[in-house]
Amino acid sequence: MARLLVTGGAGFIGSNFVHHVLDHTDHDVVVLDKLTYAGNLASLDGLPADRFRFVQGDIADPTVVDELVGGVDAVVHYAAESHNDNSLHDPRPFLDTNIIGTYTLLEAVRRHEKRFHHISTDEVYGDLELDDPARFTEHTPYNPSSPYSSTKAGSDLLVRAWVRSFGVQATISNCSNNYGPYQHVEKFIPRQITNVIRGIRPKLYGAGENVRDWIHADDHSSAVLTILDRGVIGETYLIGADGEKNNKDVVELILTLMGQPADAYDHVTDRAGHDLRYAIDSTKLRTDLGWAPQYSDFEAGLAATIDWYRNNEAWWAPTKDGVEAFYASKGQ
Ligand code: NAD
Ligand code: TDX
Repeated sequence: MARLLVTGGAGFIGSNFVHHVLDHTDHDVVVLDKLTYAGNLASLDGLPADRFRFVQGDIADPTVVDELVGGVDAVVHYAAESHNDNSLHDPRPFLDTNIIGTYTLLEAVRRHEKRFHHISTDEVYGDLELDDPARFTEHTPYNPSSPYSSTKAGSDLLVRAWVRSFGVQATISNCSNNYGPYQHVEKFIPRQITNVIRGIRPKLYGAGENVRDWIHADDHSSAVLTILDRGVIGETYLIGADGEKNNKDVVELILTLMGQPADAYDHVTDRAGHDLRYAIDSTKLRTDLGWAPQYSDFEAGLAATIDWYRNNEAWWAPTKDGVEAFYASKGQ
């Protein structure tokens, strides 16, 4: 049994991880989350009070971070500003949280000699051509495109430096696009599902040919637990489930699964600097650590996610109008 500090545990992937840990292990969990617009305490409803505690605070605040890190065995670091479109509009919070926040955590785990796992993204590698058979590996050079991905790349490099220079016991994982319950409606899949529920036509950036490599958030959680258990200190592991799809196909599948004509969507202004294609080769994680994803059927996982949004309108409704007003102001 271990005590885990999970930063960003009220966000999409962090809350999925907290549920996964409490369901599948005997670890205790403390969540540190600032509750920005992206955090939602309702995502942590119903967790056992004897194994779970929530603290509202900023990962860039050294006082709160130092006290919490001192009381746990390991830190799993999910907290971030996570949305590319927001980073194009206002990059500053991305620097504060993703760079200074990660630095603050690294100094605390260094002082207290605690295990650290850093959650990152495949976007640090930039993008691939649509017709390129290659996928990202742990050896692909860093080449981030957006303010978001460049701050994630910066945070990864800080972790590597703290391992090498100070002997911090850290691992890093870079995962592809996640889907599942508790994802904010600003993101692609929940935006389109909730649009259809509200009678709004889905919005596809540009021609919709951009490819993302989808993985269910629960598979991301099992991979992170595997790395915490058996990962080699100082190593990076790519997490992916062979789920490449272009955005047009995903929108059409959402519409079909929701009983609408497959072409009932609009093309809108493309994202500036829009990465063409992400694709993960997760051979290292599968071969060295024996991990395998459980959600191999994207259509079934998507159908379950649609049901979740249909059944949990109270969770997303308060944020929907504001998100759509923001996108409308950008022609998206
Ligand atoms: P999210 O935006 O849904 O959640 C982020 C959480 O962090 C929120 O609860 C927010 O309140 C909290 N937070 C933000 N700033 C904070 C601060 N300064 N101090 C404390 N808490 C703060 O993000 P997500 O999609 O769940 O992503 C989680 C992590 O996974 C991020 O590090 C992201 O880069 C990474 N990641 C995401 C994806 C994806 O598909 N969403 C894929 C790969 C990697
Ligand atoms: O309305 C939309 N229409 C659309 O076509 C939105 C919101 C997005 N898109 C496109 C842009 C992308 O090609 O869909 C794709 C997915 O967009 P996002 O959900 O914004 O995700 P992405 O930019 O790919 O980044 C996600 O995966 C990697 C996460 O948000 C990041 O945190 C993670 O690092």
